[in-house]
Amino acid sequence: MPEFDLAIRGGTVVTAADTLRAEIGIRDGRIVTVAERVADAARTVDASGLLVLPGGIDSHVHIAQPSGPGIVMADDFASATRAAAAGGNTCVMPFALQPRGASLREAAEAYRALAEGQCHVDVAIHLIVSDPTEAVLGQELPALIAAGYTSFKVFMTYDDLVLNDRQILDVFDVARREGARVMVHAEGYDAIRYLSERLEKAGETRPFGHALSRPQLVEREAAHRAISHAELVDLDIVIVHVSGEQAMEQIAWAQGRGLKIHAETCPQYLTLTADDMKGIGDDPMSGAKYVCSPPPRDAASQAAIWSGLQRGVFEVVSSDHCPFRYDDPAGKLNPRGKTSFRWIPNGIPGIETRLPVLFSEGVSTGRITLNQFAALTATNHAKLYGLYLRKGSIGPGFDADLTLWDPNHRETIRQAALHHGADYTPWEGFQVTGWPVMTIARGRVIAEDGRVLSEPGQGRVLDRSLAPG
Ligand code: DUC
Ligand code: ZN
Ligand code: ZN
Repeated sequence: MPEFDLAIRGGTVVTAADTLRAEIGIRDGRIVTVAERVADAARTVDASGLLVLPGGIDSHVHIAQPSGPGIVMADDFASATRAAAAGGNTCVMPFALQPRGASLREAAEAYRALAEGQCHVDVAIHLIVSDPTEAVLGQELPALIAAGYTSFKVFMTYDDLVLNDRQILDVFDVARREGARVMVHAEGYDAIRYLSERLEKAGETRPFGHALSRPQLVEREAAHRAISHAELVDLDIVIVHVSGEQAMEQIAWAQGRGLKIHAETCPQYLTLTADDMKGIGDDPMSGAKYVCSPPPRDAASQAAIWSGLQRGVFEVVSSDHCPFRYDDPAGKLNPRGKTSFRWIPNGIPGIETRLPVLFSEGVSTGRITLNQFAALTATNHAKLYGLYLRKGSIGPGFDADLTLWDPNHRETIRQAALHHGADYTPWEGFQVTGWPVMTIARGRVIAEDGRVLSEPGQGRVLDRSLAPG
């Protein structure tokens, strides 16, 4: 009887700390040994010439999330996690959204039921708190945190999600007391409304108006306010999807003062710009394909965000996968969306392209190291959100979640080859060097050379313990 179910031999193992030639022995879905040589296995994967990376963890994705009247998100759990697997990911973290006026607990339970039995990769669910009533703050939220929903997001904008400053302070206070991780969408509600109304009055309704309605200072001001509230309450927070140099400067300033402000950015803020929202050729509506919040900025911001990645201002790169179909009355080209940027659903697909885009633009160009790549795409996600020592690295005891990566493989990203439910990718035609060739989740090969081999239900819905520190 072989000692291991699976052995990975011949590859270069990369973690956030080390790069080494080693073999990996896997049994019962977990890594047992990482050593120069490992014993016999029922199956051997030859990883010669390949990197063996921790399976990607994407701690910020939106799947089957209610998105307003008449609008339907393009992915359910099966399609989003299928795309995640093909893109080298083994765990994703979507959001259970509390509709205003509704119970947070019921929203979490209903969302979990949607995921159970459908997923190709493991899923851990964050909450979105949109209505911090006394019952939510006093009972529901503490009980959910104790039950394993240990992180939640709050919004500083959007009519149906925005919390005012007092509500943010109250929610932060519960998080500090209960030890939960809070993610903040930092954009100022009133400034966006003010600008949007002015733009519409001036006849600027094209998708590009979205960028004009949310300039960098809107993000900068909200980031500073969130940081101040966190300092007041003595809470560590994560500022998510940081797009602009100015917001990043606020975060770096806070970190320099010793505040534990964590930050996330996304491939769109490294590779796209506001000009993309002007559309392709003479079709301004096609700019809707790039409408997301915060909006992509300019080349100077891209350079600043790269420097923030290099300097450690950012701990995680997530996709913020938030997919809507383009040519669809329930998606980007919904009837109201054609009348104004305000009604174009916010978000772009990216769950399958996050790793190749970051690897190519980051590692292949020499901007970040392989070890930084592992930290930014897996290890730090696990550490921030209470999955560490189970997920996020390669070592004895970790789940056998691995991505075999060909650093020399050149590929052109094409919608036709992707697995998500959207009908386009913002990275159509984008050329990358470096590609995931095999995804292994808890010791089973779930994707190989662009083919997804797993069945829905192989991925589990995880409960978490509270994140250390
Ligand atoms: N925030 C997100 O995190 N995703 C999509 C839209 C948004 O506003
Ligand atoms: Zn957001
Ligand atoms: Zn998001």
